[in-house]
Order: sequence, then structure tokens, then C-alpha cells
Amino acid sequence: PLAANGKDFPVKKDLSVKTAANGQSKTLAEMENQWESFTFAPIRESQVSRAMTRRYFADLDNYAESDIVIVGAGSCGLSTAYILGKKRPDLKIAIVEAGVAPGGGAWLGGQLFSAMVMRKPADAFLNDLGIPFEDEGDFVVVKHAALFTSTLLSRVLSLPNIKLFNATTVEDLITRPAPTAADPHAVRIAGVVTNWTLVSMHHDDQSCMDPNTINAPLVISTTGHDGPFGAFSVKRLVSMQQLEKLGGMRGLDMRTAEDAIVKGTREIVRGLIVGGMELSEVDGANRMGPTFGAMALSGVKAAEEALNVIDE
Ligand code: AHZ
Repeated sequence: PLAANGKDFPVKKDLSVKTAANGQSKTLAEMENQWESFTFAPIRESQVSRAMTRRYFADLDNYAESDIVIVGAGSCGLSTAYILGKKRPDLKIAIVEAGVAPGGGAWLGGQLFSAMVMRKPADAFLNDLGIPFEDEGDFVVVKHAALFTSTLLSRVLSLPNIKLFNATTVEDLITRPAPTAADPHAVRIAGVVTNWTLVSMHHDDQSCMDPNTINAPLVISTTGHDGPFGAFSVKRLVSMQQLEKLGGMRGLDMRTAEDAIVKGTREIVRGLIVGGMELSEVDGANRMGPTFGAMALSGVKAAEEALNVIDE
């Protein structure tokens, strides 16, 4: 049975369906020059279907009670997930990403150029991941932004305590009353409301497409600056009257923007940490353009803040 804190839910580890197949594997060398007699191991369509759906629904079931939900799998969200998931294998972490492809804006360096610039000391994050770079003195350059994002993504997805739900949008926040002396209407954030992104995009022309939920005592929102999807959680904090107004992202200033984002990464409302460029909308911080060190280190700080909140 599900314990009140959701932690003792029995997760079936082996989800494979046993068949009579002999399941013999081969090395690539054994296949060399053997293509005339080549054949795949047998399969039935329902096996493929079950292999996918069984795991997906087990994940939905398992992560319906998570320890932490990260909203947005851009450079900041993925950096947060990497540090948290690695440091704390005991925490169950769900990442909800609206796009089919995780990575946010970090597949290119800037203006469709490949190289990714990171100012020191964010090279420490690259060293931790084992990503090669060229040292230009005060900053370093990764030869392709996709090398950063794909390496980070592969590390995150390899962690057994992390599940990425992509093509899934956070449509709302779950709240609970948490009145304080200063604010009797204060709430704490207690999870997220989700839907398939394609469904979220069609609320105007289809009716009655109710969402799903994930309960979690802590949500980390890294949905980027305002745009068609961005700044989601902080805009919602304004409409639910937990923030008076947003500062609004300011123009580009590389000299100040990155420090401000890293230093400002924090719990904005109880149970909600905001990091990356979403934070610029709260604090009225400048944008930094195509330098990504602040996204990695905002992730490191968000993870640190999260552990302080969780272990409080
Ligand atoms: O799809 C979004 C993207 O992958 C996702 N997202 C946004 N709203 C969501 C929602 N539910 C689920 N409601 C959502 N997912 O969040 C991700 C944000 O990634 P990003 O790369 O846009 O943001 P970031 O803060 O990680 O990185 C910002 C990178 C920038 S922007 C910038 C500038 O404009 O000057 N400079 C840098 C380095």
C-alpha cells in the first residue's frame, strides 16, 4: 500500500515479460561479413507496445509522488537534475519538459552558431562532466553546444532516480494554504499539474481535456525567460497573488547578468525554487545572451538550495 509520504510504494523492478525466446546476443565483430544469413531476433507487435506502455505507466504511478519536480529541461534544469540526482540517489526526481526534445536553448551557442561559451569558473562544471573545451583565459569554449547538452542529458538520464517526462507541459501548480503573520493568504507549492503538450496547445479548440498531477514537497522551476512557454511558474505566482508583480527581464549586459542569476537562485515562495532565466523575470535582471556558465552554476545553486529545503 502507498504510505502517507508516498515513499514506500512498491516499485516492480523487473518489468520485462518473460518469453520462450533464447535471447542470444552477438558482438558486432560476429556480425561482420555475415549479412547474407543475418536476421533479427523474433518479435511480436504487442511485445513492443507492452514494453513501452508498461514502463511509462509504472513511471507515472511511481512518480505521482515525487520528492522533487524540475519544470523545464533546459541548460539550467538539466544542470540542477545532474547535481541533485548524483548527490542524492535516495531522492525521486521528476523532470517535466514541454518540448519533445529536452535541452531548451542549449543546442546552439548563439545565432545558430555551434560553439558554446562559458565564463570561468563554470569550467568546473564541464570538468565534472568530462566535457573537453578550449581555454581562452577568462572563458572556455566547448566546440559544439550539442556536445554539452547531449553529455549532460545522457548523465541525467542514466541516473536511476530521475525520470524525464518530455512532451509534457506543466499547466499549473498545486498549492496548499500556508498562512504567515505577514500574509494570511500565503500558500506553499505542493506539486505540479501536467498535461500532454499537444493537449495543452489545444485548450482553446477542444473542451474537457483535464490534466494529471504530480505531488512533491519541492518544485524547481527553470522554464526560461518569458516567451510562448517561458517564465511559466513565476507568471502563475503573480496571477495567484503570491508575487505582486514581475520585475521583467532587462536588456543584455554580460558583465552583470550571469552573477545576478547565480546569486539570485533561491526559494521564491515556499516549496518553489526558481533558477536560470526564469529568475530574470522575477528580479528584473539583465539577460546575458549566449554565455552559458550562469545556467550551469544556477543549476548547482538550485540543487544546493533544494537540499537545504528538503533537509530542513
Ligand atoms: O520547453 C522549455 C525549455 O526546454 C521548458 N518549459 C517552459 N515552460 C514549460 C512548462 N512546462 C514544462 N510550462 C516548460 N516545460 O523549459 C525549458 C527552458 O529552457 P531554456 O533553455 O529556455 O531556459 P534556461 O533558463 O535553462 O536557459 C536559458 C538560456 C539563455 S536565454 C539567454 C538570453 O536570452 O539572453 N541567455 C541564455 C544563456
